Amino acid sequence: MKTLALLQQPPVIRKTPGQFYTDVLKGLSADNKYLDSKYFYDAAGDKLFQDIMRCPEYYLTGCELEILEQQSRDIALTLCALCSTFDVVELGAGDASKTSILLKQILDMGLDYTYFPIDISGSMIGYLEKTLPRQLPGLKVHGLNGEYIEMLKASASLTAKKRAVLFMGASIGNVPPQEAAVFLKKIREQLRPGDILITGFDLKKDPATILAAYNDAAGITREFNLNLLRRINRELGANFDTTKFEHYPIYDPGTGSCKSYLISTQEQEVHLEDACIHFAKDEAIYMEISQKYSLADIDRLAREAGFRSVRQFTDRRDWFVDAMWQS
Ligand code: AVI
Repeated sequence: MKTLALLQQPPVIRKTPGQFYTDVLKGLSADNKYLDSKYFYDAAGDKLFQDIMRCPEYYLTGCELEILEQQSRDIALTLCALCSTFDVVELGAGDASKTSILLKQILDMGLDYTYFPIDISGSMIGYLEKTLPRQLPGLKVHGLNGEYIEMLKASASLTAKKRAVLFMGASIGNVPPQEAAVFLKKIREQLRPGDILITGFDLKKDPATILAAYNDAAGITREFNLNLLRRINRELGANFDTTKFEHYPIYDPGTGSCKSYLISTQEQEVHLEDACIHFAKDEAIYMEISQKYSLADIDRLAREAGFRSVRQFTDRRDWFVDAMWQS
């Protein structure tokens, strides 16, 4: 009987901890606690980010939209002058709503090209492959689902043409500034001589305007940060009580670093599988950096990453720039 009972027991399967768990545990076990902002974007986080982009204080989206609406023809003409014929690759394409303005402009100029959107979200890639050719007749779309550098490499084997790589929306700001040149160099290593990179940078400006963008009155950015604690609860079975954490963004006009923290409002313990994480009252979790740059910083970054700076397309207030570099 005993043997049979043992035989009938399901085998104990030890689940190897996933990368999300490993990263969260590492960050919350550090002396200065931190979480990686790339984990903001689960389905709820994606939705909250869409809401942030509609917040009146979050000027970044409107600025880049203005650049694309007003200067797409200029951007496309500059690309044609540099490359004559090229394909377009986009890192972190999302729903491509802003980029479609530039894509349309390039089509209207009679260029036959393929758009390779790269995104970590497979459903987003499926959506783009389905909807974009309907919105922009004549556009060829070949989606690449995965990590930026790996997929950029894959795009090289899919085209012999020059590539214009787009990295829009100030996503570079979420890379710590001391790592930005290395990250951009990794992109350049996947390009051929003459290929183009267009990167969106949020520019240094009135500190109050910047801080308000990360501390909107409706509290959506606060929810965006707290959602990562909720995600850890949902996916890793932790027991964060989000009412015991406060959103605390800061902007340092000296360095251009805008950082977000969650502050524990009381001494507390949070359980994450076998681990017990202790928070002192007022202890911080560093959540995200959104680095702001000057035009001179950006030219310096281009040189450090091995690019030649071609042109800087700014909005009318000089709050945002899409910087065009050549490999
Ligand atoms: C995606 N990224 C450019 C945004 C930013 O401005 O740093 C993410 C964000 N975080 C809070 N609000 C928006």
